[in-house]
Order: sequence, then structure tokens, then C-alpha cells
Amino acid sequence: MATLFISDLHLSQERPEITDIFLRFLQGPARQAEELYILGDLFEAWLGDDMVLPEYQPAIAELKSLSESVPIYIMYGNRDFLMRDDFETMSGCTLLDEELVIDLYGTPTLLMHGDTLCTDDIAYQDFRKMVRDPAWQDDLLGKTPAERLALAKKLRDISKTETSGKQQAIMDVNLAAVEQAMQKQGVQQLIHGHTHRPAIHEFELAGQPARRIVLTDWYEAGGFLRCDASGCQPEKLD
Ligand code: LP5
Repeated sequence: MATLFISDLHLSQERPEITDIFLRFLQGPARQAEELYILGDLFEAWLGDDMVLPEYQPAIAELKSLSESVPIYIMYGNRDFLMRDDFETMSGCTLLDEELVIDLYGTPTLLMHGDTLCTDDIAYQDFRKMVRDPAWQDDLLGKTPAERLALAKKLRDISKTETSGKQQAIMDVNLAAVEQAMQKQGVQQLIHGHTHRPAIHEFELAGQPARRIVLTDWYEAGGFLRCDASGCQPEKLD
């Protein structure tokens, strides 16, 4: 048995092939898993539990079916932080806090989406503070579906313009923030997504070997991390 991790699928009408890969993953490798963790940005944009976009329905139905035999845990990303209780009910997934330590076959492991580690991206962190404010979210969820769609499009356009002008390094994690997060939680292993820079980084933390595993995004193809008692291995899907 193994525990599987995925993130940054950004399911969207514009990439139906990625939804197909995800459905095959849920019907295939995920069925054999002990647990499945989704570490943020499953959806390109989640605009509220009361306005599920039609293109998300097949994935939600398949998650629900899988959840009857495999526990599925999901974290917020920077695109789908408006998921609430109704999403849990319709998908069978359990929403997680934004930092969680699990016992991964004997190795305490910190799970995060990863955006909070990008502390050099000051504009993003300010934006994040605004959109994670419960009052901002209540106001947003009070808007009509058409208004929410328009606002999400505007935010996407602003973000695209902004990210194209930012230095790549600014949009990666800050290593001091990584060390601080790991030390705060007392772990030597971290798994996260968000940066779209899949890798396994081995380094030293407090004089001991440490590991930071960055999950792949699903922009071009799919991929997951399989962990079992013998270690963790990235696997590709297409
Ligand atoms: O996602 P990615 O990797 O492309 O970029 C992120 C950061 N961008 C974001 C913004 C999202 O893309 C917007 C998505 C909106 C849909 C989901 C939200 C649902 C609720 C809202 C609508 C109903 O997260 C980007 C980071 C990058 O990761 C790397 O870490 O750099 O950050 C930005 O681009 C933020 C800008 O730097 C600052 C934007 C300021 C916007 C101010 C808006 C003011 C209000 C305008 C109202 C129209």
C-alpha cells in the first residue's frame, strides 16, 4: 500500500485532456492507495460551493466514488480557497488546515500548498492577505455568479500581467521560510506544490539530513508522488 500526493492540477475547461488524465488516475492508481492527499489548486478557480462549474462535475463525482474506499484529503491552494462544507459533502474529500504534519511511514512530514513559503513575493502575500480575509470572502460569496466570474477573470488577468513581470526567483520559495516552517513543526521532511518546480531537494537542517519534495503541476501532463515504507518516488501520467 502507498500514500499518494498530487497538487496544482488547475482543472479547467481549457484543458479537458487534464481532466481525462485525472479521471483515469482516480479510477486507476488512486484506487490502490491507502490515502490520497491533494495539496492545493485542484481547480483553476473555485468560485463558491453554490456555483460549481459544469467542467468540474466529472472530477467531483469520481472523487466521491473513490472516497467510498480511499480517504481523500484536500488543502486550499491560491485558486480554490473558497471550498467549504458543501464541497466536502459533494466530493467526499476532507478539507485540511494549511499546514499539517503527518506520520509518513515513520517520517514526520509537513504538508503545505507552498504559497506561504514564497515570502519574497510581497505583492502576492499582500494579495493573499486580502483574499483570505473572512470579511472579503463573505462579501464575495454574497455576489451573483456572474459577478464572481467577472471578478475571477479580472484577478486572473491582473495576475498574468504581474507574474510575467516578476523575476522567477521571487516566485520560488524563500529557503529561510522553508527552514523556519520545518523547524516550527519539528520535521525533516516537507512536501508542497505551488511553485511548478518539481524536484526533490536534499539538504541539512539543524545538522540533520532534510528533504523538500516539490510536486509537479499538471499543465502539460499529470504526475503524482507515491510514498511507501521504502521511500517516495514521483510518477508520471499521460
Ligand atoms: O496562480 P499563479 O501561479 O498563476 O499565480 C500565483 C499568484 N496569483 C494569484 C492570483 C490568482 O491567479 C487569481 C485567481 C483568481 C481565481 C480564484 C479565486 C477565487 C475567488 C475570487 C473570485 C470570485 O494567486 C501570483 C504569484 C504566483 O502565484 C507565484 O507565487 O506571483 O500573485 C500575483 O500575481 C498577485 C499580484 O502580484 C498582486 C495582485 C494584486 C491584485 C489586486 C486586486 C485588487 C482588486 C481588483 C478587483 C477587480
